[in-house]
Order: sequence, then structure tokens, then C-alpha cells
Amino acid sequence: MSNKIWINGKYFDKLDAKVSVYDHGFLYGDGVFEGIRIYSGKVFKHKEHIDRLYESAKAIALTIPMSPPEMMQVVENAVAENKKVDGYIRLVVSRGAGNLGIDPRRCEPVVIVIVDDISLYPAELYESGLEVITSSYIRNHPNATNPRVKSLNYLNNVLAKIEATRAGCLEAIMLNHKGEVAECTADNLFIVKNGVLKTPPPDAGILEGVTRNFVIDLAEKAGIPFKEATLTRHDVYIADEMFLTGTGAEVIAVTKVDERVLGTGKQGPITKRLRELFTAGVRA
Ligand code: PXG
Repeated sequence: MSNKIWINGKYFDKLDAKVSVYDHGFLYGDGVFEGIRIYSGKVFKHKEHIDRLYESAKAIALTIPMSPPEMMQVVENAVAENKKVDGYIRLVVSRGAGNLGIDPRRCEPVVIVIVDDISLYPAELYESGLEVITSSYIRNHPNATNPRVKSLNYLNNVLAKIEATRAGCLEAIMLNHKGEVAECTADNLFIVKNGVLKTPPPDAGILEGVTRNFVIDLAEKAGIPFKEATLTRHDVYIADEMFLTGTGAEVIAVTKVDERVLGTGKQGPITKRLRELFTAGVRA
């Protein structure tokens, strides 16, 4: 069955779901988005994603032409329309079509809900762990487009991803402008050192991931010592364990960074435990 894609109030088949070439999302990356999972017929952390979408929109001075509860209803309806039980939702709010200048005042926002599937990394890597590099591209400076805004401008991250794949890896660690560890191209990063779980704080210049916050909750409930901490590349190299979290990635171990083997070179015990808690938790 073809996907039914919702655009400003109407459903379109995948091949007919189109936006204008004058759309400022296309011309300038002017817009915001969310990626959301559907597990067992339920939209996972729906309110958290919608709240972040509205915060991202507010930060770029984009008024979404409906209220958050209305948006949640639109998303629920699109999931039902597509009869999706397990899948992925891409919610996009573009500044919309205007003229060819960057001034957005003539634009009419466009809201798009795509219901589909996603898999970021091959299934076997969820057992063996990923190998990553540190990118030469830094994450956005907080006084440029703040990394907490999930904007349609992912070019920095795309360049880091290209750098990674050219180096034979699937993911890259991005540092911030101070040289501290921020996150990967579409995932947050955690390490374990001497039994303590650590991840960079939001002001390290990261997207404050919904999956990140869920995993922190799971760790705290399971009694795993946790703290937000400024991390350098050195902390990553000498970590006992490392893993990434994200809507697309879920929870995946990292076993090699810049050709340094982490810990035993296998998915570590705390990572394994959190992966199990995650898999059970998203369907609870
Ligand atoms: N950092 C960045 C830069 C992201 O883009 C995350 C962290 C994780 O956040 P969540 O809230 O998802 O736990 C993201 C999420 C894709 C894709 O198509 C990207 C994301 C999510 C889903 C799919 O590559 N980004």
C-alpha cells in the first residue's frame, strides 16, 4: 500500500506529495522538523516531540498555523490513515512558498506529515557495535542556528556524515566550538567510565534528544549512576563503553573511535542492559 502523506490538510499518494520550488524550506533550509517513532500502534513520546517542534519554530520566528493539540490530532490521524503499527513519522514545518529573496514575510507555512519506516544502521551492527570517527566539522555555534533547534539546515551534519562514510565509518562525533564532545550527526552520545554513565549537557551544543532523556530516565530507575558532564575526545578514547541514542538509531553501541578500541571492543554490559530496558520500555 502506498503511503498517504498529509500536506496542509489533504492526503496525497507518495508520488503526488510535492512542494513548490519557491518553498523556503527547499531554497534556504528555512523550517523545522521532527522524527518520531510509532511502537505497537502508539506515537512514542508524542508530546515531547510536539513541544520540541514548537520550541524550534519559536526560535526561528516561524508561527505554526495550528495549536499543539491540533498538531497531535493531525499526526494521530495520519498514523491511522496509514494503518501503521510500527514505523516512523517525519513531521516537517517549512516556511513555505514565497519569492526568491530570503525575506520570509510573504511565505505561507507548509505542514507535512510523512508516515513511513526508517532504519539508520544495518541490523547486525546492533550486536557488534559501530565504528566512528571524530569529524573535522564542528557542531553549530550556539549563536548561529542553535543546535537545540531541529531545523531543516543539516548541512554541517551531512558533511560530517560524508566524512565518516569516506573514512569507512557510518557515524561521526561532532565537537563544539570549544573542542568539547557534542553529539553525532543524528544521535546523542553517552559513555560509561568506571560504572558511571555520562553524557554532555544541553549547553554543550546538542539537540536535547527525546531518546537521550528517555535513556537517562531508564538509567536512573535502574540505579545506574549517571551525570551530565563535559566530555573531551580524550574521555571518549578512554571510555569503557560508549553508545548512541536517537529516534532513528534507538540505542546502539560504539566499539571503536578514531581506530581506538573502546573497552573490550564489544558492546559493554551497561549498554546491553540499557538496550534491553529501551526495547521493553518503548512498548510498555
Ligand atoms: N542529535 C541530532 C543532531 C539529531 O538530529 C538526535 C540527536 C536524537 O534526538 P531524538 O529526539 O531523536 O532522540 C537527532 C535526531 C534521520 C534522523 O533521518 C535524524 C534524527 C532522528 C531520526 C531520524 O537521520 N535526528
